[in-house]
Amino acid sequence: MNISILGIPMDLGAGRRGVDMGPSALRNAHLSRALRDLGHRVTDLGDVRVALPESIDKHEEGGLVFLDPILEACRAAAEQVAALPEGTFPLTLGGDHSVSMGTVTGNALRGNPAGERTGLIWVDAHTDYNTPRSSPSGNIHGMPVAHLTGLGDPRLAGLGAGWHMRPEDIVMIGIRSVDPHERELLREAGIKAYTMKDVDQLGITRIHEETMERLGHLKRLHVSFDADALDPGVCPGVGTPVAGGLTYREGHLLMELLSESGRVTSMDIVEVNPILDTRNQTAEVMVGMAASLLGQRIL
Ligand code: 5AB
Ligand code: MN
Ligand code: MN
Ligand code: MN
Repeated sequence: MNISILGIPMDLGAGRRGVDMGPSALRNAHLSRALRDLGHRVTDLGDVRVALPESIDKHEEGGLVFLDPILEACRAAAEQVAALPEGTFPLTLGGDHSVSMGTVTGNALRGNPAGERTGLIWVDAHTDYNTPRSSPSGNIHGMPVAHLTGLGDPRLAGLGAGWHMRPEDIVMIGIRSVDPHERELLREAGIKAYTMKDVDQLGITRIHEETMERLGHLKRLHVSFDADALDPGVCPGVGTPVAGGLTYREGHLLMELLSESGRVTSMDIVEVNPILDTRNQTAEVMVGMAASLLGQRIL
């Protein structure tokens, strides 16, 4: 497969600094080599340009911190991803999770004249379904899914120029932290979310089967993998850790099963924070997750 790597070194959407170094940390953990070893042709397109927080005002507008520069980076990411040739697998590296407003939009619109719908598998401790009004923090990385479905601020929700993700095309896995008003919004939208309780009770195999069935009508599937979905013991380098996450094996099993399905057409790795990490462990784990999704097998 042809894989194109694109970094979005942005931490403007997060409450803590450092995820802007995520793309570097992942490259340092030998991301390209790991994928080449699996037989893929890998092109690293480098990074999208992102404003430095030191060189701009931390303006807060209508409950949104750093709206303008985030919009700009998301637009650039969406354009670059949308321009990639059909058949290429875009592997996009955050950055905080607000980058996914750009990457998911770019992937959904890429080479898609028939307007095929794209499914979204959101692997995260959080549902990221806040709007500027429901958000307790104003941090945009807690809001990407809401904006992808058209809620919230019209500028962020307008990245796809009229295109929106359908709530029924989204499945979330690993959930264990939801804000009170965010919970209501999720219920209203009818988004399917597998909590850690579901992981404990059903197991990843069953959750994967149900996910494939639920998204069975879709030809394109995007996986957005927030490192904080995994347990903080496995991935300590994240800004918003929540106890009780996916184990190392649950993460790999999910990626292995998704890989075997042959249906995933693009992926994000986000929220890797090397400042908070231990010897780049989190980036190394996430490179392993990408390798499993892209065909690595034990035997
Ligand atoms: B992440 C919180 N819900 O909105 C908020 O890491 C946390 O992309 C959001 O999942 C975490 O600020 C965003 C409290
Ligand atoms: Mn997230
Ligand atoms: Mn998260
Ligand atoms: Mn986070």
